[in-house]
Amino acid sequence: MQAAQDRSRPPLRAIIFDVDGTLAETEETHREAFNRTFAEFGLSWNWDRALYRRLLKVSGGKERMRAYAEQADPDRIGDGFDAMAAAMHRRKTALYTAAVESGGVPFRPGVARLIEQARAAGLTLAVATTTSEANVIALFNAVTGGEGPGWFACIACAEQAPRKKPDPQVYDLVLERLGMPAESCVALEDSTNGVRAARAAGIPVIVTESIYTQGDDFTGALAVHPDLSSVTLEDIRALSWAR
Ligand code: XBP
Ligand code: MG
Repeated sequence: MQAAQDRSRPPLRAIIFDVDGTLAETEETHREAFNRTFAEFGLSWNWDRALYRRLLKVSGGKERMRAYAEQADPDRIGDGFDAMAAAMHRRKTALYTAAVESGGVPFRPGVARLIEQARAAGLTLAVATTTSEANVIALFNAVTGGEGPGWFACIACAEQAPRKKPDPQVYDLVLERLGMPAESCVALEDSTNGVRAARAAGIPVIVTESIYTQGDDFTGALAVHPDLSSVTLEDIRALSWAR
């Protein structure tokens, strides 16, 4: 893929990875952790795949539980709900990180190779995710033996950016920490919320559809791929220059 290089555009300096659905297909493990937590808390809530796909339109586990309660169990929304949701989210995160660290959630096709290519080319790597920090570390521990976080100049999670995608806060924070203009970066995302957040921060974005986002609206993305297995660093450079 050789696109004419628009020399007026800054060269590619950084790739910013989303986590859930982009680095790895993690949402089934999230969904199972949510359901186990609901059972432990004595709730009859059970999120099947079809329902979870709809609920994923809401970024953030705590926000997702509130959105579900408002539509399906409104009597629970009262003074103590946020405290209960926070307690459930802590338990869910513990169940999720244990499941991820036990193995079985690999990087998606092409992710490890692209990270290696980017590092070899001297590009800066970053993470911009809605998920909790512990979840990101658990994934890197399981897949890279703990070496992964050291590859990234910045890992921005829900704790550092509480306004969740499609709000651009997490991407704005990454740009601020990298000290780079948005146009010299490319974001890799799997969801409509992620595309909208990256674009709102002015960052070009490439999509790899995930099991829960296939066929969604990715308006604003430079390209949409089933995964990264056939996407090289040169493809990303060419796309970012051809805009
Ligand atoms: C996807 C999300 C997260 C996860 C659940 O994040 O929206 O909320 O579904 O993780 P990403 P938490 O930006 O990486 O695609 O329960 O920790 O929120
Ligand atoms: Mg995602």
